[in-house]
Amino acid sequence: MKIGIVCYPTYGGSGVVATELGLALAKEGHKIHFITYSQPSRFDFFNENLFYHEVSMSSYPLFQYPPYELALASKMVDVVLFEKLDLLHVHYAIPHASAAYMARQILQTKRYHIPIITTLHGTDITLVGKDPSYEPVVTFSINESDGITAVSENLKQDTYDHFDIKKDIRVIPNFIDFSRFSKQKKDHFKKAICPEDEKLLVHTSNFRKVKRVEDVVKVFYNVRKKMPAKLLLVGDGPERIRIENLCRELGTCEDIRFLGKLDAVEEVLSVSDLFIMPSEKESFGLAALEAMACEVPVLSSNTGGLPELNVHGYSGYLSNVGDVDQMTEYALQILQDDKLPTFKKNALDRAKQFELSNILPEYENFYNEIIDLTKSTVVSS
Ligand code: GMT
Repeated sequence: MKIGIVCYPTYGGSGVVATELGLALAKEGHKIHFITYSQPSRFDFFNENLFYHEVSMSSYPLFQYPPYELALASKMVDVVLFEKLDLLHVHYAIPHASAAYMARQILQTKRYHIPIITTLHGTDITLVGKDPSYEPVVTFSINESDGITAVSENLKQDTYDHFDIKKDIRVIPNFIDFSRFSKQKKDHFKKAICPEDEKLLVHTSNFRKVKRVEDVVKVFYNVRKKMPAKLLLVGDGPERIRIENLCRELGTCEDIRFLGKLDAVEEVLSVSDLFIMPSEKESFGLAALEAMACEVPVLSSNTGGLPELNVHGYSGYLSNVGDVDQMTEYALQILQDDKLPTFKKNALDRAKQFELSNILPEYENFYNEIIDLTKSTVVSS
C-alpha cells in the first residue's frame, strides 16, 4: 500500500505512535509518506520505502495566526496526487482530521478518491477537542473520516460520550517495539545513581498539569522515609519549575535528578525498579508500556485506559487519581525485595501482549477494510 501519515512530529505520544507505525509498515514493504511540518524525531535513518514531505508555510504580515491547516491540506492534495496514495492516516484529530477532510473534498473535484483514517490519541478528545472552540469541527471531521480508531476502549467510550459520533470506532492499542525497549545491562549507570543499592523510582512525561508530577514527588517523599530510594524525572514541560520548587520545599533535591528530554529513555528504564504514572487523564499510557517492556512495574492512577494496560496486583497497582497515601502503600509493597522480581517479570509479560508484531496486522487489516469499503461506495454512487 501507499500510505500518507500525518502527525505531530514532536516528542508527544501520538507522534511517537505514528512514526513507529510508519517505520514498521515501511519495513513490511509499504510505501510510507510522512506529511508533517518537520522531520519526525525517530525518523533518522534511510529506508527505501520511507518518504518525508515538509508542510511549508508562507508568511504574510496580515496573518496573526498563520493558517497551518490550509497549508497541510494543500500538501496532502499535492502528495496524494503525485504519489498516487491509497490511504491517508491522520493521528490526533486536531487539526489533522479536518485538514484531511478538506483535502479529500478537493481531490474529489479531481476525480481522485482517497480514504481517510483518523486515530484518536487522547487529549484531542478528553481535553482540547471537547472545548467549545473546537467541538463542532472535531465532531464533524471525525464523522467524515472513513475509518476511526482509538487507542483504548475507554477513549472510544469517552468519544461517544462527549461527541455526537455516528460511526463505529475500532480500538487498536498502542504497541511496543522490543528491539528498542527491553532491559539492557547498565550496571555502571545504576551504581552511579544508586551507590548504596537504593531503590530507583522513575517518571517520564512532558510535565503538563494532566500528568500530576507533584504526586510522583510526594509518593517518593513518603517512600524515602521508609527505605533508601532515588527518583529520576525524565522529560520537560510547563510544570518543571513548580516541581523543582516542591522538591526544595520537601528537602528531597539530593535524591531526585531531573534528566530533561532524554532520547535513550530505555537505558534509564533498564535500571529502574518502579515507574509512576499518576495522571489525571491518560487514554492509554505509552510511557508506562515502555517501562513495562524494560521490566519495570507500574504504579498508576486508574483513570482512562490505564486499567486496560496495567493489571492491578500483577504488573503493578492502580489507585484513584490524587490518592498519594494509597499510592505510597502500593509502592512500598512492590518494592519489597521478596516481591519485586515477580512484579518485574509480570510487567514484562503484560507488555508482551502489546508487542508490535501483534498490533501491526490490526492496522494493516483495518487499512484494507477501509480501502475496500471506500472502493465499493465510490463504485455504487
Ligand atoms: O499527553 C501526552 O502524553 C501526549 C499525547 C499525544 O497525543 O501526543 O499522548 C496521548 O497519546 C498517547 C499515544 O496514543 C497515549 O499513550 C497517551 O496516553 C495519550 N495521553 C493522554 O491521554 C494524556
